[in-house]
Amino acid sequence: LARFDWEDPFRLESQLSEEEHMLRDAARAYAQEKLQPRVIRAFAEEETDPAIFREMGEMGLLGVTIPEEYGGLGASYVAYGLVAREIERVDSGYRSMMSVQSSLVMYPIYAYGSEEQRRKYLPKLASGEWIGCFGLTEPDAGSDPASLKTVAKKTANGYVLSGTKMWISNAPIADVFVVWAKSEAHGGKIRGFVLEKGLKGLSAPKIAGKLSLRASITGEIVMEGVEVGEDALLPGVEGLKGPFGCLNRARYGIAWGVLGAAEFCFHAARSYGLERKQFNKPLAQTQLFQLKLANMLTEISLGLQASLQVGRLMDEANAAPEMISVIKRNNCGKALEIARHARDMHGGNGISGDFQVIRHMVNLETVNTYEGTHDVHALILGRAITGLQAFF
Ligand code: TGC
Ligand code: FAD
Repeated sequence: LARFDWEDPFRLESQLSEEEHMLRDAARAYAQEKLQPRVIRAFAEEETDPAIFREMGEMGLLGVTIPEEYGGLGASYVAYGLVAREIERVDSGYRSMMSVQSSLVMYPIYAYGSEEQRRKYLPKLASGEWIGCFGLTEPDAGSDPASLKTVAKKTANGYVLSGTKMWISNAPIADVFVVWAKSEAHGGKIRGFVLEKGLKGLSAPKIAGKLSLRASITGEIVMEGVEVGEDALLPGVEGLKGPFGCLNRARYGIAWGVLGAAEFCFHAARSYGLERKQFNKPLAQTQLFQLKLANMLTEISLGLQASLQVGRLMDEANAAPEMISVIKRNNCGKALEIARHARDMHGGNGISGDFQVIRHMVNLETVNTYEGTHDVHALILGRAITGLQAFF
């Protein structure tokens, strides 16, 4: 009989290239040795250590898919997914820091930027010397980014930007701000701009007191008549497909990442159940406990196979956005459910920060919401299935 490995049910390991293995192993070593020891405190104290960007940069974990000539690794989307899974095995907030930098800041500068913009920003973002953020969401435009109000008015030498962005990862510590605004000079179409810290009228106050993703700093971006030159405009894209092109990549990374968090919770629940005895036997020897573990293993292994397939299609430039909606939505929903069960299976210990499952659980509430909520992705799929859009 073929052997069954509960830690790798469908032999994902055998489906990865040597380069993917190496990068995954490097990311796992960094995450376990450098991130895991500081996360409990960082979450409790709501502290984000900016040095993490430089550490990740040194390890080559920023801009994994960006070509080497701009400081990236030129590696596959599967490799990027594997990195996200290892970082999020420790904390969704750390993965958030990494994926915003890679998919939402480096990617648009690479894909839509001028050669000067690429050379100016990408190497420093890849090394982690500069920290980036991505401003799409506004106080009155979340699921419906087409209704954003930030405006860019044309001046003789460039543009003046005014507006407020809300819930922006990395913003308070960012050096580089990719923001999306309606440009009057382009018929009110959405355009991307790259702003730099220190510009007059630009500020990024922290949103304090989050009860989720506390190790990742979040802020507003306030633009009060920020003057920039023509060179701040991303020349290569117009309309919502600009930010969505970035979101496709970040959502894909999230689909892998949340399974890392889910695996942590699954493994923790299994270990706890094997050690903890009630009614004179290990909890893991009860049918209800085993049912929950079997469900966890099933959802994680199915989710990983689906993510791998979408990743391979992305590497062939042949992945449809709806495929990404399937895996972002389902993997987030399943990971959240797994974390909630793992929390329950730890009994009272499950609410302690030391056991870590509740931290994953509350983090995953955010991940289920950002980059398109669980229900918004259902509507994207509903539109693909029926041909009828139900958003408005
Ligand atoms: P719709 O009419 O569907 O499309 C407008 C234009 O965009 C194009 N498009 C896409 N292009 C590429 N990839 C995609 N996935 C695309 N989806 C749409 C589309 O072809 C069209 O192009 P054109 O040339 O014809 O104009 O737009 P809509 O306004 O009806 O959209 C509705 C909806 C719900 C699908 C969309 O707005 C949506 O996805 N909402 C969710 C918003 C969201 O995900 N926000 C994320 C903010 S960033 C974030 O959360 C970062 S957290 C990061 C972290 O910390 O890790
Ligand atoms: P809303 O759009 O107001 O949704 C509220 C509820 O209504 C949800 O359940 C939603 O599913 C539902 N809903 C909305 N529309 C419909 C509809 N048509 N039919 C049925 N139900 C509907 N954004 C960025 O731009 N950059 C970032 O870096 C970033 N980082 C974030 C970090 C954190 C910690 C958080 C919490 C958010 C972040 N976001 C970021 C914003 C995030 O993308 C939005 O919160 C998300 O898109 C949802 O928008 P909203 O919060 O305005 O909720």
